[in-house]
Amino acid sequence: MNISWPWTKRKSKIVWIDLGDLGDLVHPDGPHEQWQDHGLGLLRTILHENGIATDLVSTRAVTSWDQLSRQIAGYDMALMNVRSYTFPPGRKAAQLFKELNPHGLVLAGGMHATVAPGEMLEVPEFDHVCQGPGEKVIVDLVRDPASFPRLVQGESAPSMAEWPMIDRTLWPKPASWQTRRRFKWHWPMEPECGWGPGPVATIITSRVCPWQCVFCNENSYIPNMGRRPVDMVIDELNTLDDKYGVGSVVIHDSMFFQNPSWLKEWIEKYPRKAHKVWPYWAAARSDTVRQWPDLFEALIRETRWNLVSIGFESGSDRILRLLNKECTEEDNDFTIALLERIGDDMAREGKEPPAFWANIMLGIPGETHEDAFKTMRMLKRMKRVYPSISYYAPYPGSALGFQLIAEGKSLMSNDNYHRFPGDEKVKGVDYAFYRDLLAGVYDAEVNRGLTPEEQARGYGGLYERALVKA
Ligand code: B12
Ligand code: SF4
Repeated sequence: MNISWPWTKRKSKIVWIDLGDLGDLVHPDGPHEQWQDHGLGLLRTILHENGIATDLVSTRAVTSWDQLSRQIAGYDMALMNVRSYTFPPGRKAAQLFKELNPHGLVLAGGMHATVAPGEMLEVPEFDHVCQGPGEKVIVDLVRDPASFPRLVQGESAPSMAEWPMIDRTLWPKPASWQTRRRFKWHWPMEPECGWGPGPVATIITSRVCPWQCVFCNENSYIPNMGRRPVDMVIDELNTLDDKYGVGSVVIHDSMFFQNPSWLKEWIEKYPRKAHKVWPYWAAARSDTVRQWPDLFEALIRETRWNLVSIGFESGSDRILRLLNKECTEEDNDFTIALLERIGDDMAREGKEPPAFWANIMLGIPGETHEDAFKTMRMLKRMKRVYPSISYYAPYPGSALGFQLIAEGKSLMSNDNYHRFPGDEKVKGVDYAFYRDLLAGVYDAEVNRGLTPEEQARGYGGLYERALVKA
């Protein structure tokens, strides 16, 4: 009898290989590297609903390639979702699969296949590479791969209303009881990460952000599609609550705070129709907060949006312009002051005050020391904040990423698409300066103009710890 992780009998000749660093689910450093892949969940759900069963293995649930070999031998087909940061393990897994199953086929899609199909096609072990969304092609592709060219053009559903509810039992399990206990992981819900009580439900309500920040610009490669209707989002949360219990929610949208009409409907329905007004984490931009402050405040107060992720990125207008962020120092200051005011009011009312999840980038090419001091100063002006700091990374797919790669300045080789926020990623950037900055060596400069209370913030290694693996 053939038994493999996750300790179930093999049911299919097709295996989905979940990707990530070896051991991430065995002895994780933190909660975020254990988060589940919605692309995998969605596509496996669609396959299963169409009568195509798939087994599951994960590079994150083993600690050596040998272990993975034992699990993938004997299959006819392997499927995988390859993002740039999982390209190295994806390529290695494909090579192993073909060594063990020379007549087997490897079908790969995902963000890296979308933005860097050339790199994928250079790997002969990828038999088919799907560029773009897979929901409309996956069934036909798996049923009859020979009828497709090697580079397949994916097709998206016109609206997320067409996406089925993900069957979360198709996601990988924690690989050990220690992990399950340490992270209070109520699988198939997600592990606790300190943002809210478990069990944690991660959901996606919108697929693309319309802005064009040069380090990201998702809308240049993710097709526009309708947002998931408010009623469907609430139904999904209630269904999850009935089945597994929900403690808090993480809305994984790149940009939650868009489409005011959708947000108004959310304010109207979520508090009434959800089993409970679960607190949630979701993302906004400081310019839109400034544009719609009342809507922002209503969401926080009435829907328990208590962790507000903002891509502040920089505290310097010069850098914000260079990034085409379309947000200004003034927008950032406005948003910081507004959340502090709302938070203070709520604290006085005996309610839990909202906090920022502040995304900050350092080491942006062209950044001066004074720009970086302004960024740290901005961070210190935030009263309630979880800093999320990374060194700028030139990912393929983004305008600035492509430019730096073309100029030979990226240190992110395709053997190592660094995903550690503290890794060195661009030639010519003085990383020693940034390490010193985070260690407090330049505090005299950073603290200039700040109140004594603001100056006291950020000690005890807070900023260095913020460079965590996502
Ligand atoms: C949620 C999210 C996260 C979460 C969870 C990640 C996870 N475990 O899945 C968290 C917060 C942890 C995260 C972290 C990071 N993320 Co992230 N994240 C996202 C986000 C917002 C949504 C991903 C998602 O679920 N999408 C919805 C699903 C359905 O789409 P999908 O997975 O792409 O799958 C579709 C297609 O690709 C295709 N497809 C996928 N697989 C297959 C397979 C086959 C066979 C076929 C035919 C098709 C196919 O069909 C699917 C349905 O349409 C995306 C942006 C976005 N809007 O997609 C960024 C994004 C994927 N992240 C990105 C990055 C850079 C990161 C970080 C490295 C950031 C950092 N510097 O720290 C970290 C590292 C993560 C890690 N664990 O190593 C980049 C990736 C860029 C790239 N070139 O690959 C994106 C695109 C954002 C961006 N524009 O920069 N992220
Ligand atoms: S960085 Fe944020 S605001 Fe800018 S394009 Fe990406 S998701 Fe949108």
